[in-house]
Amino acid sequence: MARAVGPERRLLAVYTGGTIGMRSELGVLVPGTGLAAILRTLPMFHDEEHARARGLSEDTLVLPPASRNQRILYTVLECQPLFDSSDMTIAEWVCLAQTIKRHYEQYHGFVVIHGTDTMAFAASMLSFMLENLQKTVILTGAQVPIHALWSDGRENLLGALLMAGQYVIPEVCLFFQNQLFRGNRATKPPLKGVVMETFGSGNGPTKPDLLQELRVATERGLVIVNCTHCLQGAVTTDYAAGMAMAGAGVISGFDMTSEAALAKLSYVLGQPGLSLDVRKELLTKDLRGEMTPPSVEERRPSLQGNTLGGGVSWLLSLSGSQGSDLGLVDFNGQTPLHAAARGGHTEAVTMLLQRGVDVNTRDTDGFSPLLLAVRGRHPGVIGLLREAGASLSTQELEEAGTELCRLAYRADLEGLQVWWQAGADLGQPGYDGHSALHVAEAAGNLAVVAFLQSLEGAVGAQAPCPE
Ligand code: ASN
Repeated sequence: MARAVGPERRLLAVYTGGTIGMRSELGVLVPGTGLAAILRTLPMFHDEEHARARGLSEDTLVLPPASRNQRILYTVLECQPLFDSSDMTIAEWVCLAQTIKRHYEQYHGFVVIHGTDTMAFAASMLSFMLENLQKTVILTGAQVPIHALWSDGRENLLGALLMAGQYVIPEVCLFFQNQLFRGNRATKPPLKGVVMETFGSGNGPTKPDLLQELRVATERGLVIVNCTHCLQGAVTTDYAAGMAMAGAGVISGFDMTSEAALAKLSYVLGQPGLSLDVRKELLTKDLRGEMTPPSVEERRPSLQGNTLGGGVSWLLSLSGSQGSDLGLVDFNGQTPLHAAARGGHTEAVTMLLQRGVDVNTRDTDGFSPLLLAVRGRHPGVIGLLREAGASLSTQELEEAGTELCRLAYRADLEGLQVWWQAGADLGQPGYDGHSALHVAEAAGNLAVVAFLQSLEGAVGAQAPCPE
C-alpha cells in the first residue's frame, strides 16, 4: 500500500444498509435512511467550517484534518432500497460493483457501508468482480447504530474513510474493529456446529488428513453431527469407516434427518450457559421424537461417542469402590472400557483400569477395547491398555492384514504406527496374500517402506509389550 498524495482526496461512500444506519421500529431494527444527515451532525465526520470556507456542495462532507496537508472529502450515496444484509443476493452485489464502476473515475477511493451479516460474502464477491482494480475499496459496518450513545460504527466508518483516503490499496478490503482485512480473507463469527451427511450407516472416507481435520476441529470445540444420507437405517459404528468418525469426535445423529439435525444443533448451540459436554450430551438424546436412539441402553448417560467421560464417571459413581457395575454392557456388548477407549478418554480409561475392569473384554463382535483405541487412533489409550496387559486377539490380528495394506497404500504412517503400538504383526498379509510392505513398495510410498523396514527384524516383528 502506498501513501496517497495531494491536498484533497475524494471518496464515494456507498451506503447499502446494515445496522450502522438502522432505527428501531415497533421494537425491531430496520434499515434507516438519512445517514449523511446524521454524519453531518457528528464533528468527527464533518468539518462544517472548512466546508463553508471551501464552498463545498451540499452533498459533500469533509473530515477534520487527519494530516497537515490533506483533507478527505466524501459523498454518501444512499442505495434504494436499503437492506439488512441478510436480504442481499448476488444481484445486489452486482449492482454495487456497477455503482463503483460508474463512479470509478470521479473518486480516488470507495467505502462501502454494508450490514455485517453478509459483509464477508460481499467483499469476496467484489474482489472477483472488480477486475484490474487500481483504487481502494473498503467495506465496513457496525454492530450498533451510529446514532446510539456508543457505537462501534463511528470508529469503523472513520477508520475506513481514513484508510481509503490516505492510502492507495488497489484491492477490496474490509475494515472492522481497527483491523484492515483483505476482503476475501475475512469471515463473521467462527463456525460452531456442522451437520455432516455421510454414506450408509454413517461411514465416511478414512483418509487420514480428513480424519485429522475432523479431530482437530472437534477438539477445538466444533460440534459435528453425523447423519446418514440414506432414507432408512441409522448411523452406527459397525464399520471401521464409521468408527473412524466417532474416533474423530463426530457425534452420531442416529436416524435423524439432516433437517432435524440442523435445527437441533442450532437449538442446542443457542441455549445459554451450557458447557460443551452438556451440549454434546443433549445432541445424542431424543429431545422431541426426532431420533430413535439404539436401545434402552441409551438411557444410561453416554455409552455413546463423545460423552463417555460423563458416562464413565456416572458408572463409577454408581459402582463405589467395588467396580461391580463397570462390567455393564450396552446393546453391542460393549463395556465402559470399550466406550472410553473408542473415544480416546485417557482419564476414564485410567480410572477404569484402576478399578480392575477386564482389559481384554470383548464385545458381541469379539472386539477388544484395544482394537477400538487403534481404530480411533488414540496412542495414549493404547499405551495405557498395553501397560495393563491388553493384547489383540488372534482374530483381530489376522483380520488386521487387509487394513494394514490399505493404510500402506494410502501412505498412512500414523495408522500403521498405532497398529504397531498395539502389538500387531505388520507383516500380516491382507486378503490377497500381499503384505503392507509389498503394497507400499508397489505404490511407491517410500516413507512407509522405510518405516516398515526400520522395524526390528523388518516386517514380521511386533511391538514389544511394555513391562
Ligand atoms: N443484520 C445486520 C445486517 O447484516 C447486522 C449488522 O449489520 N450488524 O444488515
